[in-house]
Amino acid sequence: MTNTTTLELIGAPTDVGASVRGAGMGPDALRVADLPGVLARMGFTVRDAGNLHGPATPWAAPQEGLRHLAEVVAWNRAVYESVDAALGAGHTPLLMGGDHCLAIGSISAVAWHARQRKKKLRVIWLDAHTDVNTNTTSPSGNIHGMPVACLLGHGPAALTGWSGEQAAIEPDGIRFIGIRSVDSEEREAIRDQGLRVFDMRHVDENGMRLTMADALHDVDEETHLHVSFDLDCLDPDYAPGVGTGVRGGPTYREMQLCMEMIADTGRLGSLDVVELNPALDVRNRTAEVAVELIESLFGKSTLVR
Ligand code: HAR
Ligand code: MN
Ligand code: MN
Ligand code: MN
Repeated sequence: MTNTTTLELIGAPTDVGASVRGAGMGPDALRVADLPGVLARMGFTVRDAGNLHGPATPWAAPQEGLRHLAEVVAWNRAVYESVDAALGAGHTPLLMGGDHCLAIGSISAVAWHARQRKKKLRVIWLDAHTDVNTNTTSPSGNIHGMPVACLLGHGPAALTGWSGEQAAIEPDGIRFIGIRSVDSEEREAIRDQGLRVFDMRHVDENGMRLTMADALHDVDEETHLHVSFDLDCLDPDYAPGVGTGVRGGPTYREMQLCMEMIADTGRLGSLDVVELNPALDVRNRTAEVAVELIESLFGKSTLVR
């Protein structure tokens, strides 16, 4: 990441995969917290591509275990196209959600480009949840609980295979950080596929420093690092503006260290910031916290190192 990097901000204002309304206001809350200005003052060229358009959320019941499938597909198509275009232009895409179902389009586009460039894709999934449900295991039918499964190739045909392969990512291509809410059948999927989950017990016992050192130890010059940052990863005391908050998450300081250690790899190539729900927030605090953490993720440090 150098100051010749162009960061392309893409807004996807939708709550189509979520359980509660409001995540559609996420992109503008991040703009109000001055995400574009903060990154520009760090020396990056910032291009705000504005907001994508897509269908309204119908708030209908799930069908065959999937809620709003057609609308989720439409939004993810728009996300795929714009992330693909940003990467094709040599820019670093920063997707501003919207709920976490949008990672299907975003990471599928990233995976396609990584393969073209013969890079090894590594996804860092910062979340309270593993999002590895399918339509047969999900307790809710909400597709924001399913993006990882879809990216691993386990999902409806309409949401898999977008990267040119059935699976956009291999089980060994993802590390989960901050996990504390896993449904019983998700647990089986994690075990069966050997997914590397650094849950909150792991963070408690080892600290964030050793956790991230382990999660990042094999990142090298040939790695494209994608961070998918679900704001409910943070403890809700620090990030109240999320739809499905779970107590017992990383503190602000722990999350800062996590971001700083990712920045230190120098391999960050793309980012999702999702699940911000301004309708549940307190004076835009969660958006401001997100902006501060994103600054660290892009290399802000107190001292010259
Ligand atoms: N595991 C639950 C479900 O699948 C809730 C997960 C969705 N919440 C999120 N995703 N914010 O990270 O319904
Ligand atoms: Mn350019
Ligand atoms: Mn999530
Ligand atoms: Mn979550």
